[in-house]
Amino acid sequence: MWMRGGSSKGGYFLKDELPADTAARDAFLLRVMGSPDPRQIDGIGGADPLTSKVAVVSKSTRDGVDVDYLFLQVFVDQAIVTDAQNCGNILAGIGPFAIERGLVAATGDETRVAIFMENTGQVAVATVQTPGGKVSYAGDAAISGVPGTAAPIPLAFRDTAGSSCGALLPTGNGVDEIDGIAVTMIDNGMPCVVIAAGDVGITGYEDRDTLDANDAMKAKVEAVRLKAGPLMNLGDVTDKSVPKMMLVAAPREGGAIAVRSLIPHRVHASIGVLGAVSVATACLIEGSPAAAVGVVQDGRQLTLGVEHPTGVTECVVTLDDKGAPVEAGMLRTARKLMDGKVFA
Ligand code: NQM
Repeated sequence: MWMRGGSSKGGYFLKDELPADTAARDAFLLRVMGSPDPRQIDGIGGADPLTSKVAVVSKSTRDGVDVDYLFLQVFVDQAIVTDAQNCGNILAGIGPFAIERGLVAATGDETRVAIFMENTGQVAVATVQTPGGKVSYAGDAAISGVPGTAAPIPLAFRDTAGSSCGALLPTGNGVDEIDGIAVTMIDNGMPCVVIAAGDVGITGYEDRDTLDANDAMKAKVEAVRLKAGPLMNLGDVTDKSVPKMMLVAAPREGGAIAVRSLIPHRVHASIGVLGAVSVATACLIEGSPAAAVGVVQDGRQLTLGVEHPTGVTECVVTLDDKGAPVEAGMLRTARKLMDGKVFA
């Protein structure tokens, strides 16, 4: 099934319909998407990392979990398929897909789907609108980065701290220095390096195309990323799509922080779900470049607006009594676009 999940788009597959051997599976998915090729002309990928994504879904045997979800990023212009990152946007389509494929039975007007995210080993719960026992995609919910409205799919995450890096702050520090630049290396669901936009020569309010054309900035950021990878327990990240690089500035639209994110070689059109949760969390870390410009209210349940090139994404972060993040939530939508056979 070809679906929009949040502000991304990708192919949703049942695990047992893909080759069991990883190398054969990856070769198949490269053919399906048309990679490597900057235009993906010989495949169904959209020539953008945000539309060259795959979800592999199966019924779960884990206690309290409905389905297992493995996310795969298919690089556009390199022959790489990586499971080294999760994706909270593609996650938004997993509940509807699982119900449509009969892996989960609808339970009334709303159906809760517990999803084990294989990339990071955590569970997310999605609530899908299922009036009359059928998935409804139509509704009034709007999310930035997607025109129009659709049925709401709230996502709830627990225990995302250290999802890939082993700890919220993998170096043990709220701030470190790489190449003379102050950075916060943080993982609250997505490994991210947070940098003040001004430290790489931008304002942090530019649009996607302007930043994508800024080769000098990108080279500087990539040099930091390659050094951050091993420090974040991610090893050599040359061929990985993490960590994401978050260039932050003071908010201008009433949110908590303004961000331009590199994912990691192209600028995101909006912001990733878990990327947003991670950079919002950095606003709470003393000494972080995000805390220096972020605007955060007091309390244990914080609604943090992350301003990005096409709007504001709000995430809700819940803290324990020591101020550590324990839960996060975000509203997403999804849409079934096409269901059929794809040829490789
Ligand atoms: O951070 C893009 C997206 C993502 C990932 C990326 C995502 C997340 O917008 O959870 O959703 O950072 O590569 O789909």
